[in-house]
Amino acid sequence: MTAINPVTDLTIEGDVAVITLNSPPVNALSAPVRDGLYEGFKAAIANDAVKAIVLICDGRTFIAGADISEFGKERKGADLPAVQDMMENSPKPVVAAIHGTALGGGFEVALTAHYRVAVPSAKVGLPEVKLGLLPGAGGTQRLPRLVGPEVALNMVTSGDFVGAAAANKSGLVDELVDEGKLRDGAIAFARKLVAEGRPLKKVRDLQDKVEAARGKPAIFADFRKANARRFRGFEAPEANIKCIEAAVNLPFDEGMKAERDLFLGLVNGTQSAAQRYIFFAERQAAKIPDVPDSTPVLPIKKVGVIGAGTMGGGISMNFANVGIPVTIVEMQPAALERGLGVIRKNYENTAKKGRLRQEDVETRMGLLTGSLELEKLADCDLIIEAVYENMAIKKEVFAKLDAIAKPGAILASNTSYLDVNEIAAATKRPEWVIGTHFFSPANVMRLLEVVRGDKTSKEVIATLMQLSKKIGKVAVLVGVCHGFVGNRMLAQRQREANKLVLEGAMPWDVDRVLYDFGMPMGPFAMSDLAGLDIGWSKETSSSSTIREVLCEMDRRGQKNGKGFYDYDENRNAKPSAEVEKVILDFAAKKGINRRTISDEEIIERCIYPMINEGAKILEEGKAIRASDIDIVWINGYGWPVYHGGPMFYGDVIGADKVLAKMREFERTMGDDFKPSALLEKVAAEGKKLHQL
Ligand code: T1G
Repeated sequence: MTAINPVTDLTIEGDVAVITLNSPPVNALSAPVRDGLYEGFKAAIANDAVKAIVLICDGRTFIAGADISEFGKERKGADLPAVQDMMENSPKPVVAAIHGTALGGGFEVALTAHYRVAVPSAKVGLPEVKLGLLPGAGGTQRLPRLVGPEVALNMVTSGDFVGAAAANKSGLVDELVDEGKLRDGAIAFARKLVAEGRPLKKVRDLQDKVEAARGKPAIFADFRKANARRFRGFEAPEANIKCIEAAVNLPFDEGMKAERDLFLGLVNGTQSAAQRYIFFAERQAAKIPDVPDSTPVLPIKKVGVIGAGTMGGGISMNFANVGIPVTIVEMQPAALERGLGVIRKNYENTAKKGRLRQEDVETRMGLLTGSLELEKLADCDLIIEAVYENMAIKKEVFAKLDAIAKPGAILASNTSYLDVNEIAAATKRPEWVIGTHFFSPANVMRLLEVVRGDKTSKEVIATLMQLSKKIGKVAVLVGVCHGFVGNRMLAQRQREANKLVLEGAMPWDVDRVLYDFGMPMGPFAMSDLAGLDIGWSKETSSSSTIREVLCEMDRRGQKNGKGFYDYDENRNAKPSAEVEKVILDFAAKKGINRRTISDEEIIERCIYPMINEGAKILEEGKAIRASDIDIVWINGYGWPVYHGGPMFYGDVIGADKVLAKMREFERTMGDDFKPSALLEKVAAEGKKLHQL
């Protein structure tokens, strides 16, 4: 065995050279890896005793892509295309031996091997689009030559991984070898190639599938049309589609040039910078400075949920989905039955879409036990309260739990605003109390705000952070304050959106601007969806806000076909003339002289105060880092990932410009716009908000 460099070994096994990469954590194509590949293949090709070459990786996975941390930095090391040319033009068969996930540039390297073998548990994929990129090492030109443009279009624009069995069926992988025997299997396969004199199959030379698609522009037009909504606002999907078109319509080398040009356009753009930032930010969020990875975590084998409403039901599903039994407690039999019925309906709907087997529906429902007695939660390891958002009720529930729950049980509140310390004080075990703020629908939204009380123990925090990953959530640890991180910033936007509608905009103007910014829907459409009458009561309503007036007019939102908008039977929204009149009358009564409000002002008034509030949250230590705030907004509110989150976007605008605008608004509209000291500091020092 020869050590080519610290991350690359070359071993000669009889007449087969084995090049082994070992560059934790994922054998990414860093400069040393590219150097090792270049030198390793050079040596193997030059060695006359070698008749075939196997490329394999140690550790958890085959090459998982380019080293994303190298982007934006000075390029060092061997050129990836040079490595790929050497592999593809090798006079000896090259076999890529795949385990784990061969992704991005890693799979593109494998595509320049003459053959690919994999263990059944392996996956392959070209997920660059998730980073705002496209496969820039020939993947968009080779993939369609193997699987045809239709499959290639789906793979490169979704970034989805393909399992080894499916990859073998579609020709992406030539042979499956026994699990755990990849090295021997790959060497045996290589020897068979030599013994049988099999051709050196270059993917770049395969033409039939791309030629068959030539002159059929509908393949691309139909794909664009079918996915327009999904790709809205993103640059990378269209660039990927253009590359696949080039593979169909151009000779290989011209297609490669088109790919290169389109890749450079993306990699130097803001959207990819944002999406690469979010890739790392999501992983950073799991890192809690004073709760090291070595902190013991507690086993969670049985969960209790109090409340079978929308939230309680959704929360329960998360645990049943991963095989953890849940006891759901309600006060009323009817509410319990209704709640369990909604859960079953959710599962049945998923099964109808083919995303769940019927047997899984039954398995998951079998893990859910309904009860009317809190005492039934006595043996639960984690109990999550999801009752009415009222402090007195929550304190009463926690006092009871304190008496019922076994020692060492974690007691969590799903409160979305309230003070977790005050809830913890209702028990004699505040170290075991924590907030778990799920976002509705709780079985769908990825974000979980884990709210750390002053006395919450590190073990409880570590347990919840790990459990979150297990149930498929992106957890962000936040501090106790009104609305924690997400809702506290949302309040800034809601306040300004409501004021803008009084001052001259209409709800549909504000919604249009924020929708075009990239949000899934604007604040008023969101209110109609949730229901305008949440927290509203006929008895106390006094026409004091536009929302109250609309509720008094029985305009409750989508649920009864009219809110800020009028809805047809398919829930398509249309601006309402009646609402416009309500707004004009309301403003007149308030003596407000309405004015034309620009789209730019709507963005500035709705988004800049959110950025400022994010800075305040950091100042107060209610979030660990700015990128956590961005993760909250992307996973909890649908903030467009290509804008990187509010704090990243603050740097796209420029902290100095955000500050100047906040100061201008403060002068004209008062303290709501008072700049945070941290924003002033960052602007003065020319620093970056998203790096705080
Ligand atoms: N570059 C650098 N670091 C990476 C990395 C990468 N490609 N992938 C993962 N890491 C780090 C990650 O930050 C974390 O670090 C650790 O590895 C474990 O990751 C030319 C241009 C492979 C499925 O998009 O999808 O190739 O936090 O926590 O859940 O066309 O990582 O431990 O310090 O995610 O088991 C294309 C991205 C790149 C794959 C493993 N490739 N990675 O998931 O572990 S662009 C990708 C993943 C490209 C070419 C283009 C996942 C994973 P730390 P993890 P995991």
